[in-house]
Amino acid sequence: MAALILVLGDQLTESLSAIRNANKGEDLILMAEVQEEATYVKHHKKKIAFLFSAMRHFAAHLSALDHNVNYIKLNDESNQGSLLEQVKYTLTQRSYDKVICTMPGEHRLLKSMQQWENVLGVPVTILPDTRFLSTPEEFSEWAEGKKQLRMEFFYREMRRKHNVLMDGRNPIGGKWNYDAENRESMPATHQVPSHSVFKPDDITNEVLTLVENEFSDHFGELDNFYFAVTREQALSVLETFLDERLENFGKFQDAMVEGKPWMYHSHIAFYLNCGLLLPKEVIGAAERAYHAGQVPLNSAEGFIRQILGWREYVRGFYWHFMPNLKTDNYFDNKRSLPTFYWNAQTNMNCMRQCIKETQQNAYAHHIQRLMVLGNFSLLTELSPEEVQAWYLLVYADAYEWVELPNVAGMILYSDGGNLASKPYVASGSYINKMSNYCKNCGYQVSKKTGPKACPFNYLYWHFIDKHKETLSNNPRMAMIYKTYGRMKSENIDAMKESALIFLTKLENNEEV
Ligand code: FAD
Ligand code: DLZ
Ligand code: SF4
Repeated sequence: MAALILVLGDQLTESLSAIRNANKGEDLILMAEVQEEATYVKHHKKKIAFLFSAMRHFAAHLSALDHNVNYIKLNDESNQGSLLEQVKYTLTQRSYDKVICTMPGEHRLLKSMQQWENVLGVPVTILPDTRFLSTPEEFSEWAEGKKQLRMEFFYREMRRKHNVLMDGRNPIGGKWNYDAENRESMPATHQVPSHSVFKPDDITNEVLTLVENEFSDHFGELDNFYFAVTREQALSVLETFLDERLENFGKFQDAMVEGKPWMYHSHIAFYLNCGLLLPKEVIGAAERAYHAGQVPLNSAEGFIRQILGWREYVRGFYWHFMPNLKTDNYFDNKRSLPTFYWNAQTNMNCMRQCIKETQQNAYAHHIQRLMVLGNFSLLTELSPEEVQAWYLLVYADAYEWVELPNVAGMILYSDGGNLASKPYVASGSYINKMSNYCKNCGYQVSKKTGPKACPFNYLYWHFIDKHKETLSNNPRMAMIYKTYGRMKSENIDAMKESALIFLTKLENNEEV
């Protein structure tokens, strides 16, 4: 009973359900670099290079473990261009009794795989993805009958269930969440440790040339490749984070500094999401660092919450709300992405810095994605479909299961509040408080209206005014609408006028 095992580019671990029980003598593991996956959105050049290199290294690792591996490079003659066609072709070369896969991370691919059996004429088994600490079914059970879904309560259950940072039935330290201690801006003289950089080896260099030749019209820069492409290297990124960054992770989690893209973040989502690191081992390592007295509780808990809480939550949320999550458009926003999302040419320094760093690194940290890029996307009423595609292609850690809930649910509120209890919108003063971007900006954060005023200021009040019918009943918006209620109508009108001038400029693709 020989099986053909298909392993996807984001399934690079030998603990994968499809690989774990492989018969080394008989089964064939198929991995393929295919145009369809690289171009269904035009992924950042660095993202493709990272993934192809990690895939090639992983295939070599499996071969060294005596697995039969058939690795198809993008330009191989036998490359069929898509995963299904590659599987079909492989079945013509030798007969296999069945095809085995592990559940993919995207709805479009799962729906397609569920039809493969009809096309291929052999049984296709789709095994669960056991790398996660919860299953989509568990999430749906938890969500069943609840009027409101909130990550915090899901997270507490996960803490209890997996006995993480617990003291019996209670959280260590007495509180579940230490976010109140995690909102410091960074002093100007503070030195952040440098991030991990790996020199490209021969395999990566070959891939870099391939990507430059084949995907030259894709977004982003290819030079200064820094990624870990093997498990050993990914483990070293994790270790360096635990030793040098985790201590300050909590304190500076929301801070942004011009010229410092990496801050105290871990930079491991790339590796968690493609399988080079496993969430359980990362959570365990952070918990041990806390118990060993190396890091404070607010940092350990804050970091663990991102992985055991948010990461698991958004995955459950994705499968629970798909396919509607992708098409929901609560505010009926339709504006196309401004050109500067692709070239960073804007006078708004915060947007310029975040987009430039995204071009360079295929990375921006959470608060840049949320409170600068996301905030702007919602305030300027951009089309959810276009914003979703942008986030999916520009970040090297982006796969739809994790990108879409963050974009549709967290930043755009296009799902009408299933994920976020209120829209994440803020004026320029928030960005000014958490960053030093405003110092080098063409706009003035202290000005509320007029050509020199920070666009986030009037766009914010324009949003609050426009959606007062639907949002003023939300208890979490009560304070904002109280302030709004006290504002003079001529001030509101002036904000609205500045906002409309700005939005018209965006519409006409004029420089802003
Ligand atoms: P750290 O800040 O060090 O956090 C540690 C880990 O926690 C991350 O590696 C990640 O695995 C997890 N995590 C943190 N926040 C979230 C979250 N909101 N959802 C899921 N996991 C989380 N994360 C992705 O992995 N892929 C995406 O495509 C993605 N798109 C996003 C889009 C938007 C609009 C927003 C607001 C957030 C998005 N995130 C995404 C979540 C988060 O921004 C990234 O996980 C994080 O920036 C990755 O960098 P890091 O590894 O240095 O994370
Ligand atoms: C993202 C990506 C890219 C760019 N290329 C490939 C590829 O050539 N072969 C492959 O198997 N997987 C690739 N991937 C990852 C898939 O898109 C990913 O497995 C699905 O989106 C499901 O998460
Ligand atoms: Fe951004 Fe406004 Fe600050 Fe400029 S002034 S950097 S646009 S928040």
